[in-house]
Amino acid sequence: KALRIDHVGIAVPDLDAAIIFYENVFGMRCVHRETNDEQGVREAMLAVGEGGDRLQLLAPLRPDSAIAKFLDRSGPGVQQLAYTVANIDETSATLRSHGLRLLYDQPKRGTADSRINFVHPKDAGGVLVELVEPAR
Ligand code: V0V
Repeated sequence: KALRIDHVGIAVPDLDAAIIFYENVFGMRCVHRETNDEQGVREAMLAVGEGGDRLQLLAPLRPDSAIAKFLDRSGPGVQQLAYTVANIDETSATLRSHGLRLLYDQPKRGTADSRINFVHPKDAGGVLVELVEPAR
């Protein structure tokens, strides 16, 4: 089951400009930055207040990446909604038993060495749902 919202992911063309915007306008704090070559993204995690809520800014690393494709089609905006799960293998099995397609057969590496997978947006009401099992 989903334990909490892990983060909301927003596709942006310019990561540095977006960090400055969210810090200056909404008072968020950039707490982590990372390049994920496999996912084709440069990303930043922003803390919203002190309660653990997080916004993830995602900028494309390559023109053929998922984020580049999203920006081409839809422009900047909300690209994904991520839930924290305790055990991504169990959650994936449950979702598959409900007939949902997961994008990867096995979880891949996400932010800060988490394990991640995605539910196809067509199987989740038009929302790209990410599952995140945090690193121990
Ligand atoms: C595409 N569609 C979306 C969507 N992307 N709908 C909602 N939200 C999105 N983000 C729609 C699209 O408009 C099409 O609808 C339909 O899905 C199928 O599109 P497609 O052309 O077949 O597929 P693509 O090539 O657009 O790819 C979509 C998927 C791709 C979701 C398969 O983006 C993907 O593999 N995403 C997972 C990886 C990812 O997003 N990585 C970047 C974040 P119509 O037109 O048919 O109605 S990395 C990350 O989050 C990390 C590292 C982390 O959190 O730790």
